[in-house]
Amino acid sequence: MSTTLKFTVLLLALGFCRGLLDNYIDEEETEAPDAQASKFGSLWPLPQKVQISEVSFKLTSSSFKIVDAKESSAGPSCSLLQDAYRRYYEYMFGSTKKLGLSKSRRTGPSELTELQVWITSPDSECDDYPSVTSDESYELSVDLPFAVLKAPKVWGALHGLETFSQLLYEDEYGAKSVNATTISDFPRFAHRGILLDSSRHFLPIKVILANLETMAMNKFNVFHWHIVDDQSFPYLSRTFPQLSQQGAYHPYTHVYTPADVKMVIEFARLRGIRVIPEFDTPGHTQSWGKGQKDLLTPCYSGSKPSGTFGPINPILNTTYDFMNQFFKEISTVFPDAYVHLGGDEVDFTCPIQTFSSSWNSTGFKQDYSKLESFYIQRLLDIVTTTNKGYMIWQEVFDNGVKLKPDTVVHVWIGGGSNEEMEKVTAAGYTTILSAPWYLDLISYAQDWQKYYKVEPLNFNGTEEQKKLVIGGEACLWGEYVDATNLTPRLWPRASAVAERLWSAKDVTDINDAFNRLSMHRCRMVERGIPAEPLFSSYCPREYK
Ligand code: CP6
Repeated sequence: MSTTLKFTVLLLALGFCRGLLDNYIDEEETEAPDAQASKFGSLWPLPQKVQISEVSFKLTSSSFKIVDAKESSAGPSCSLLQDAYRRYYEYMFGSTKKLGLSKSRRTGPSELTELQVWITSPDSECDDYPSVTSDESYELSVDLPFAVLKAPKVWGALHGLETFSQLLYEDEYGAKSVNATTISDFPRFAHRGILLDSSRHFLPIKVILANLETMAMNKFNVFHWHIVDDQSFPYLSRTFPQLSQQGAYHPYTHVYTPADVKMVIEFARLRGIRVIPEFDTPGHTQSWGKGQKDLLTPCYSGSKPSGTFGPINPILNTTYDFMNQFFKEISTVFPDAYVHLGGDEVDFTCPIQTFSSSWNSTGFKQDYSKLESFYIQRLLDIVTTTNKGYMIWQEVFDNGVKLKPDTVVHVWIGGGSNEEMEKVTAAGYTTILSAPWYLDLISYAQDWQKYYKVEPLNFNGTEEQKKLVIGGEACLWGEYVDATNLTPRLWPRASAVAERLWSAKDVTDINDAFNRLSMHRCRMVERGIPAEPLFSSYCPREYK
């Protein structure tokens, strides 16, 4: 075939494919313009109040320092802040401080040489864990002779450092610059989470840490760790090591040891992120059954066990002894005040032994859903004795289980989620929203816009009810996700959720969002995070 002919065939084929693809694009797709400059630069998520002036200053790696303000209640002994200073210095200037130059070099007239970090409350909370009530606010003033970052607690300071680093840009000669700026910032919602699933595929620790790092860049503050499920049990329990020995994909390489878990929790804490583990029961527990005899309900075929198993067996007392010991351990391993107890999608297709006296003695006989509620009620009571609060998926609320007043109901079912939010808050429970933010459901479109346009308080209810919405979570379920594709599938799509949960309600300009998010995505790429593109474009410094 001649070259021209080959080329013609190729063009025809492309045209044909294009036609095919058009048929698959069901969403209305906004024709995205090239990224333009936003008056808010590349800030993401957009702070509550921002004033950027025209006046600009230069920064150089050799003279610029991040230091504790003299009045700060956190000093050199606060390693959380010292670590953060190092981290952000490296993000702003690259990894090597050019030593030696700093002494001889004189600073120019409009050079910014210092960012002072001032923790204003007497208790900085430097050595604490973040919680749902943590103060995350901060105020940033970029001006001469030095920039000041004021925050009541270290949590706000961490966010302020990220914001400061986002204000830096390169002028036309490549010199690091920042404009005189005042920012006053705080989150709209207290709970801003990402769900990762380490059961369908094992996620190496370094992938989890990279995503915690990216969460901090987006001001997310909850890592919801859906750590075990039907497919595998990678959590290495000190009390019941056979759970992962039998239930993990591999007993040594595909497990999270106590040291691994500690590392994840501390890495998250240093970034103001809570780690909430989910141990989902009574459904989604096939892997638990491998290492723990009699924990699951045996299914029957006529009068004989069929060899398959249903949910956690709610009939046996040994079940509750097990749960008691297991959640005692969990309450000590995970410091957060909450655990997620799941309770979703309980499968009732397992035929049970109908004539068994032990079943009849419960009085439930064949009423599976009553049995489910009976189980959950006892589990909630067990977990309450460990002094933890709990989160549960919406089904537990729907089934009429009696919940502690501080329970967080997690709304995930797509159809009717506004009605569900209305019901849950009318009953007086706090709630978080995930239904519109299932990032595992992918499509050929700019689906970040769909996530961005969600308004979590768009349900019928009083002001009191709306206050009970404490935030939301973007979920990345793991059936089709492992270390190879997790990060680009999550970022920057989750960033859309980040801004919805952090910024003011009226921050809804989709074009401005596109412009800032394009730059934010390139910044993630520059920081070594393989975040996927929003649309046809390029980054000044591409992924290497
Ligand atoms: N695993 C568990 C899942 C899902 C849920 N729980 C799920 C359901 C529907 C979709 C995606 C994920 N994979 N344990 C529901 C909370 Cl579309």
